[in-house]
Amino acid sequence: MRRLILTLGLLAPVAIHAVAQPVAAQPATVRAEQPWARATAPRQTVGGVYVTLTSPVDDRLLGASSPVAGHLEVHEMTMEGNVMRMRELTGGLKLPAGQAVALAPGGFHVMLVDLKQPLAAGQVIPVQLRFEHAPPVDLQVRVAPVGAKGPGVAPSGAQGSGMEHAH
Ligand SMILES: [Cu+2]
Repeated sequence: MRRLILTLGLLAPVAIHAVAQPVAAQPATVRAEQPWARATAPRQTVGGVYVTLTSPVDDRLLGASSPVAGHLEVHEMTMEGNVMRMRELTGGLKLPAGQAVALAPGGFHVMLVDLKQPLAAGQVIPVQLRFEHAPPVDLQVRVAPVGAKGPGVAPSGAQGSGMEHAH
């Protein structure tokens, strides 16, 4: 009996180790679908970028950057009576876990401020999105014609082609 107890004493720490294996940390990557922008008029210095974002955990879109503009801001457009107002979401845009958040004309968008040159239809511009928790997501944003209400182009092939996070 004494011998058996000794054996258990030796085994116990091993068993505890096995149970205490660290849970693999899940990289909470934000999925970005159908990114697009609208072509801009020659003297227009701002443009909007639209995309649908889904985060597996609560997160926030904090900002973005692109070589085609001086800086980018996260905006919300709302109607107040007949007046369209745009404001910067200085605290970022909330991305509730598992919920698709659409950035679309008339609502949330990423604003390209101080465009270096007009956005032309058919052009593809790189935009990097920055989040509170998730790693940055690099988008290839297709520019749709002036006045377009959506990306206007059929998703090319597999979902996510060209718009996957490339990091
Ligand atoms: Cu705006």
